[in-house]
Amino acid sequence: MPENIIFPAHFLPIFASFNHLRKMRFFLSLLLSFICFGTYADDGYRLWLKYDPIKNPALKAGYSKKLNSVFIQKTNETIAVAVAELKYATRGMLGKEILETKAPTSSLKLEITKLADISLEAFEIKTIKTQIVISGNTSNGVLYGVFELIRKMQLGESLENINVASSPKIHLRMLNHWDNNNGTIERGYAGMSMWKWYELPERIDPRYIDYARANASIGINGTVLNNVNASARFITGEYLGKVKALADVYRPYGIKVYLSVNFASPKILGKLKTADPLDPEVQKWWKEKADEIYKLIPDFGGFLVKANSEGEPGPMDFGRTHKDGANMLAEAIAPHGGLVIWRAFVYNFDPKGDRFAAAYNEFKKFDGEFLPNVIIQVKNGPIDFQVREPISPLFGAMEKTPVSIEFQLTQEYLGWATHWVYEAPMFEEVLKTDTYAKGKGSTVAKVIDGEAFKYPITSMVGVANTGSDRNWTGHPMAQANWYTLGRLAWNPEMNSATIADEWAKITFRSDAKTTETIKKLMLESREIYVNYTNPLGVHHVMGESHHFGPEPWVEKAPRPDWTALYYHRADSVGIGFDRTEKGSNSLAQYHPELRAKYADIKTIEPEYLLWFHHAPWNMQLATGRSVWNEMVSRYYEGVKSVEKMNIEWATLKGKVDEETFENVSARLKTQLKEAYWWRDASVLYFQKFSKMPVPAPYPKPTRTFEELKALVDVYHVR
Ligand code: GCV
Repeated sequence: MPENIIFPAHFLPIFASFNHLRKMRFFLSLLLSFICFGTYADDGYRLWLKYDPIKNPALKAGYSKKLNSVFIQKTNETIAVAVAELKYATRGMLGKEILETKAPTSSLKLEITKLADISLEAFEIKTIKTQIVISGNTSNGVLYGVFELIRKMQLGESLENINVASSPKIHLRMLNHWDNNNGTIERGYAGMSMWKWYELPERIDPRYIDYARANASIGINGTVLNNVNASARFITGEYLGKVKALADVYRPYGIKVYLSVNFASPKILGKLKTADPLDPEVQKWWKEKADEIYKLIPDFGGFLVKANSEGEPGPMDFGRTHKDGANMLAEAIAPHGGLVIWRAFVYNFDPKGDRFAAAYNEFKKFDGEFLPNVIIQVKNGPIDFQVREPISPLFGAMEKTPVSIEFQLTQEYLGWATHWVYEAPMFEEVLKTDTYAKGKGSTVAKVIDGEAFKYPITSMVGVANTGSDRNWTGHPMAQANWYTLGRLAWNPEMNSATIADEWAKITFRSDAKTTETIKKLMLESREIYVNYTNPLGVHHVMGESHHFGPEPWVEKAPRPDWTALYYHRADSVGIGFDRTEKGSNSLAQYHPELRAKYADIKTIEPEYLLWFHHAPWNMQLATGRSVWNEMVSRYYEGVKSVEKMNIEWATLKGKVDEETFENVSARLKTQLKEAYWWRDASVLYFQKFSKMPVPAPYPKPTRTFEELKALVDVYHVR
């Protein structure tokens, strides 16, 4: 399927007119890429922004009539990119670019006005007489309205009597990149970092603009450019110039940049003797640094901080607390309107404790003591982006401090870029979980969107899965996870089937049956992955440190809570971590109603069983099987499902683009191979404790445990 590059030559004059500084270099580089890559098969670069010709003649004619001219009430950088996108979309889908006109009687009008919804990012799309009017309180709202209109066209929806009003339920809708200044990405599986620090600020890679378009199209309005394991280098004068160049590119698309900062920067860069947050010299250093940053980037978003976690420096190195550290930075940045996003991913090893409880223990006590521009960023679960986790008890616990949710798009624990896992069902499961913080119905979604505790500022974050791979995410289907983050951050109550439907339709642009097959595969993929890797709530049984493949046998690591044994606790009696009153009692951190759902070994959903109980191997489950038989059957059924995925995907040959088809087919084969590995290694390992046979009708693994164990090295992950 031939296609043009994502960013066509006709964008250039518009964009360049607002960016005199780099217009020539930018123009030439784009022109060159257009000449080189004018046509090629669908390599996935265009993501969900494919504007291929609409095949249905009636639909096309209808759209063409509605979108032949556009009147722009007042322009600026953002309106200019919105209009450029409209032109690009109409040229591609309708074969004729929408015409800019000075006549207010145009078929489409873009206006900034006062809407009933006061959100600065709200938009309305309305048919008024014969005109479609896209309005926003700000130009960002108009931009989102334009992308919504384009999405409607991509979905083949009617533009007759259109009446849409929308605004995001969450203020900060962000990607966190774990990109390093040397070009590597921590837990990145799609190539190297897309930010070419060595070329910046002089050269603006066109990909930066396409990244901004993709994000804006799904409402993402913030990006943290660098790894939370932060190099202090990012806030040196040298790097700030580069960051400014990126901020300038992203600004027209409504995207602010943020940086992860190293808490020890005053020592590393400022040569101070300490980074103690209560030291006046340290405070002065950060204030001056904030002033320097805002002089360059007046709309800089703020700092993201990983402190006293996994060896990163922090206030506790000086006998201070997370509160002291966060508030000190918050004070430095507050005069500029900046934010401090302080991560709650902390778990100092306590031999008598439970890692599950660490973040709550560290942060709950400070609720209400953080400055107003501090947000506490919490991973969705209490451990670390496992395949399935119960929610972090901090959701529902922090009544006076805004808490945001961090999801992981990059598939650190979900099979990297070879396993197909559509993550939306997992995110939906988390967001729909009731915390009971304010009685029934206080779901995580309602905590996060601020409704439950009236948070003045709200945020949802995805650890990005993007890289320099041509298709951005390595696995073509992983693009859907990026798309999901944007859609859910706009509306955390959107369901995963709707998101899958949209994404599959606009990405594959195929017939209804094909879309349905893709959707089905997407929606099943996460539970399938759970089954062949972590059934019944067993967790943290993946390869040590690289987090790839099975290694439930890891018994020794630099810290006990980095082993698998710490979590699965398999012995001759049973398996699982007892977090009830009889065990670590971490369950006590939940509100009573949620606690009750998990506390009883007889009534807990099997999916969470081993998260909270040490279940006897021979205990009967509601499924009619013993714990051992249920576990084994899920491993086997999981593998069977991957076999089915391969078969079902194969039916799409000729229905989806050839390059994507082959790419996904190959990855599914690898996934199947690795699913067998997970299944057999896990079954044989746990069998050493259960001493029970593989139940009928499943065949015994044919490889020995030793052979399977050695596979970690075969896959070169050490
Ligand atoms: C960026 C996990 C990952 C680390 C990551 C850390 C975090 O432990 O394995 O690579 O570090 O989470 O979220 O800070």
